[in-house]
Amino acid sequence: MNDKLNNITEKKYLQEDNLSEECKKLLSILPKGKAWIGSYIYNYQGCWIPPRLLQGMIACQQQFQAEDSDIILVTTPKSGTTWLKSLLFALVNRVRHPIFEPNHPLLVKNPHVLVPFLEHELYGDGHVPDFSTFTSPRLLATHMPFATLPKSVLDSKTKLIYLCRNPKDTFISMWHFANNLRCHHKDTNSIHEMFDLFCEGLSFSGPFWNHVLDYWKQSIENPNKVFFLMYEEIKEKPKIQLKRLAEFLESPFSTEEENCGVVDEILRMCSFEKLKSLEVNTNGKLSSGEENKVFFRRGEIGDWRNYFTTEMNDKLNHIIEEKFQGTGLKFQYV
Ligand code: PAP
Repeated sequence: MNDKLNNITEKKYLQEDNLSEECKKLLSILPKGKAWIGSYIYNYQGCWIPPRLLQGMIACQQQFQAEDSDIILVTTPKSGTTWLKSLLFALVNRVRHPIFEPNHPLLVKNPHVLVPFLEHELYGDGHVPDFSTFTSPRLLATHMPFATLPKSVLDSKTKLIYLCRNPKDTFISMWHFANNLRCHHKDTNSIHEMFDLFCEGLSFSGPFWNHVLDYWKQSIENPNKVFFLMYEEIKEKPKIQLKRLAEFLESPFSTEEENCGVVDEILRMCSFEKLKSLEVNTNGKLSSGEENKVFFRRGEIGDWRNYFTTEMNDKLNHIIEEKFQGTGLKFQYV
């Protein structure tokens, strides 16, 4: 009975029954590893990815035509994507949807609906996206590593905003999310098993370090194309980071906007407390089955301290040092 009930709540993310023949054929030859949830994840072009999203990623690579005005938010999963989606939406649409408007879209829609993932909502499950309903600039998101981005994204003037978070909190947030997605609760991986997989690079869109470092390098080589942000930086100095973001997008806040409190209001509207408390984010669900509330857990820096053993901490510190030493990239709060 319990299994039956759990099956009913199975999320689309985990389903593998709608895969195309082309995708099934590819899966049969790709390297595979143990997944945190479901059976396997597969290594495609250096990136670990579950089957359903692999299909979406390949369709996106083959079909997506970027436009110069596009803005694509790229993140490692669980680094604050939902937060930055909301900030970006509010920022970019502040003329069309003034932030003080009583029925602002962010009050009634989850940020994942307003800024959809390319490989998930738009190209997942064989969908053909209808971009005619989008306003310009199009706001899109992805977890795809740099090396796997569609060619048109690199050939166009599309801007990329990259967000990552310290790997310890990222791991803990992913672990909680995976536990939420799990359909058979008896099929539980311990935090230690998942941690070992994370350290080996086997996490969704992993290896984590490759994902972060590739975009970090691009942001240095091509600062007009790739803007690199960290969750902790936004937490610490939200106003400064939001203004930097507006400047990168060539739409800086005017003095009048600042004086009228637009920057503060965007930050308030997109704050963890505000978004979490909204009806849509308390009781709503995404079309893919996830409850909106799972994207708002604690929203803090340093929650890893409540879970990490000394051994886990030592192991990840060692990896962080090995992978990031000499790159100029430093994580805070680790
Ligand atoms: P995704 O990659 O699957 O879209 P993502 O939004 O990146 O997920 O991750 C959710 C994390 O962002 C959660 O972190 P936690 O598990 O450590 O709590 C979530 O709480 C946090 N988060 C969501 N919205 C906000 C916000 N407005 N401010 C700060 N953190 C937030």
